[in-house]
Amino acid sequence: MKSNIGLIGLAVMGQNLVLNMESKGYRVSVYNRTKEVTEQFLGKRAKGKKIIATYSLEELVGSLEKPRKIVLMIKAGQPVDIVIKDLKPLLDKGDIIIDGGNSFFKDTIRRSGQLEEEGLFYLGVGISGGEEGALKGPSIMPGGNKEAWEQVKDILVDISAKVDGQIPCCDYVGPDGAGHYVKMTHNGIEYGDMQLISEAYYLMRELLGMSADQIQEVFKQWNEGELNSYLIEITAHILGKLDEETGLPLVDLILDRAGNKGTGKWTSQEALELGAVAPTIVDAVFARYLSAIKEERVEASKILKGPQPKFEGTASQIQDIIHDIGSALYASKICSYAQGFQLLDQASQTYNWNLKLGDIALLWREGCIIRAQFLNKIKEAYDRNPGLKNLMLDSYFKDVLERAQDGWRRVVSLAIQNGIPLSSFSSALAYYDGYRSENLSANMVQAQRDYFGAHTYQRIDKEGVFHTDWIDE
Ligand code: NBP
Repeated sequence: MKSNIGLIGLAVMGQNLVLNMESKGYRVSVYNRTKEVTEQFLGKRAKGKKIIATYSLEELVGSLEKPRKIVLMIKAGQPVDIVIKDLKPLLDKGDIIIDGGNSFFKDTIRRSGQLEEEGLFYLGVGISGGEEGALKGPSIMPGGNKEAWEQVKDILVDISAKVDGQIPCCDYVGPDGAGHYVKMTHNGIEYGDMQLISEAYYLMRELLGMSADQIQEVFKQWNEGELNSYLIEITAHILGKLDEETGLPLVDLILDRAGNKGTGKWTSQEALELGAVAPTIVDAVFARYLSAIKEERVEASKILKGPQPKFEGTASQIQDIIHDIGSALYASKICSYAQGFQLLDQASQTYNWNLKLGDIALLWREGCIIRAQFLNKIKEAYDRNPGLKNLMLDSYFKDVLERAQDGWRRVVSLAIQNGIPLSSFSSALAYYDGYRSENLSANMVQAQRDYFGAHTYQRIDKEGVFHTDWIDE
């Protein structure tokens, strides 16, 4: 009996996806480069299930019904090209390779173009939700050939997360690299969310001197309101976790050096490439880089002096500031999402993808790391106005930003006065102020460019392009 689908790469994501597919009634063949991994999987987690072990690509391909559907769940980059090269001669026209890893979207465009020339299909499918999502239902962002999508649609929809237990977080996104692009942007937004939440926590700790359990209560309350989201929820859990050895809050014992796997960097590079304005997302990446130079910061802290964070106020004043921090967090989050969706909009035009921005928001409501009720608001905004240029211009978001901004400004000012780095809160506020400014300082920049490089400028009082000989003889 042939299997419905095959999967290559039995690390955490691959194993869990296989178990998920099997639990939905599919027969799955698996292959992993290192055979011991396959043996272990079959001996333990896959024992007694409709999961077929194969120990060569030939065996894998031979075990599948046609057209063959093979998911790659391996390390992104060169390994994907290596496996495609080995797999290609074994496949027949119409077979489908589904790249479920975090491949760079330009690689996906290249690979799908090359494979389609040879009669094979290549789908670039963004999968989010980590190991738990892979097992219980991830958010899935499929891109590539529409005809091939129709053939794998049932399986992908079946294994995806469901909103209210029924609406799947999986729908076709667009051609070639669109699925991986949307996943990349999801990760960029995730970087922004995580940094903003961390800044809110840090302000309560450093400025207000609150303990982890006091901050936990605030996050729990936030999770009951408009900030409700997976990341706020796990932050509350993190704050309540005590170290088994010392009994202290574990988060206070964790070194302040954040790692990254590069998808935030890709999003930032893309924003620069397309001329999209995404400072809060880019700042979140820089904040990780700054955190990474711990030793240098320790040295600098002994040389560069600034104010010591200090707040002396009544309990009710502290409550007011906590309220302001919540407002600042929500407003900054809106700015960060506005940037992510503008990037998607620009990518859609640049690469001719015809992305449906509101529908993309719906894909992220369950299963992925940025899942939140808030994403419904984004869908509603695009339903109200499909040509919306920026989320901040939608009536709901505009009202929230207006209501939040006094508190937001107080929080950023307090942080600056107290020497607390709130890079993403303040860059989001500068983005808001910049975007709503009819006039910016760029007239001076243009004058300088014309002065030293004869780059010319336009005028506000008449049409045309001008150059001035700035130096009076
Ligand atoms: P890894 O990204 O750690 O990749 C490990 C897998 O790749 C192993 O099965 C390994 O086989 C295989 N592999 C490598 Br490395 N080089 C290979 C080659 N040349 N030929 C064949 N196989 C090769 O696994 P992961 O964390 O499960 O992630 C899989 C994909 O999903 C990645 O693209 C990742 O970015 C993406 N992703 C991960 C997460 C997450 O939370 N971890 C979430 C969403 C997406 P071996 O056993 O022989 O070394």
